[in-house]
Amino acid sequence: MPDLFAPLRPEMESIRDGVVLLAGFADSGTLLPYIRTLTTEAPFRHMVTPGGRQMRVAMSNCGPLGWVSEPTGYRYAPTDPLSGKPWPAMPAVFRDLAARAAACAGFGIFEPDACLINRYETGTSLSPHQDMDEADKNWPIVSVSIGVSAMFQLYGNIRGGTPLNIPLHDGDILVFGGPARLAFHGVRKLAPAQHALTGSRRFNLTFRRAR
Ligand code: MD6
Ligand code: FE
Repeated sequence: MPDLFAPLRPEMESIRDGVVLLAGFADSGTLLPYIRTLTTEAPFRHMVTPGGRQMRVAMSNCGPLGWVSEPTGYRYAPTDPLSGKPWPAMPAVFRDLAARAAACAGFGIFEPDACLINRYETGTSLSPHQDMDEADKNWPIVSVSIGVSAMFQLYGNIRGGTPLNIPLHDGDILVFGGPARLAFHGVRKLAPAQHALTGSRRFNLTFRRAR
């Protein structure tokens, strides 16, 4: 039974200065086969933080650069440390989607050179952090949610305080930039749920301009 109340077109919501939510902007049915192919080439892995802990979110990358966490620190690398080979190319549909989302959200031209692919299982959370490893913080970050819904927690530019809770559903895109570019943010533990295309999982694509 089709959802008679599904929006006819995506909606844009300004969350706060520098944070725009484009609800239902992405089509996960189009993106998921790419994620499957990319992560066959560069498999999901649980990276180790400089603090020595294994991340609960499984990660991979595509594009000229990939974000990696290692005991020695965080960095953007042109090659996958697991294989020594370049990360798989960023599909044109990914790059175009990110560029359209940034433009729609009012951030102008966006040319990402890195796409981090995150995978959450039931119970997986992402601790509050800032995205600090990109050279030029004037570029926004475009974040695409796929599959099971999650609660995104948006803090201020200093650690702590009470977060703004933003539910992110399948197809939602969050664009993050300007005065919010260095805001702390995290993702609450993924609740048990089922999505027709991803089962109990959530995927997230975060597009960045690293260099
Ligand atoms: C996630 N997202 O939604 C994790 N970072 O699974 C992020 O860490 C993130 O959504 C920077 C900008 C937007 C984001
Ligand atoms: Fe982040």
